[in-house]
Amino acid sequence: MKKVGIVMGSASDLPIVRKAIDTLASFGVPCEVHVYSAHRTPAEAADFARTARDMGFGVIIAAAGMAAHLAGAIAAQTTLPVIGIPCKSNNLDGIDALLSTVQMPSGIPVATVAIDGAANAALLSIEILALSEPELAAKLDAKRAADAAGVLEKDAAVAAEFNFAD
Ligand code: RP5
Repeated sequence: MKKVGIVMGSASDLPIVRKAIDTLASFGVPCEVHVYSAHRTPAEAADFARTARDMGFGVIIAAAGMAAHLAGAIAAQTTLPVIGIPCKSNNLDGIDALLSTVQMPSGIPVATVAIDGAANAALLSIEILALSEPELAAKLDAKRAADAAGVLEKDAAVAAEFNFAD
């Protein structure tokens, strides 16, 4: 199975990124995690992206906050799918990172998830790998079904508490 590469701009992003790592682990998807910054270590970030396909990666997740150029900088060096996680920071609540990540020029796509949306970044990467891994597709279907059952259980509890027949 192809690996998912996870790159974060700073170790301070790890509390957010951990949800992606945990989600991939729960599906048995191998991943490799790095701290490479588009600004502080641009050569390492570019090298990683340039060699990723040959190193067995199928998708790259890039998480960064503030002037979040990491996902775009990585996408510029590879035609693997790149998923950007805009990370929330103190001053602008993650809007800065969201806009920096999502507003890519035509020709260099980044699939951007919600601010701090690390679990969805992992799920999207699993959906991409599942195109050629039927057992991953089955696990995704099972998770959807379990999630739906959980919501319906809550619906039943709320209905029992508030919905009375006349
Ligand atoms: C970004 O700047 C990083 O991705 C991080 O979200 C933010 C702050 O980085 P540190 O100053 O905590 O290293 O590049």
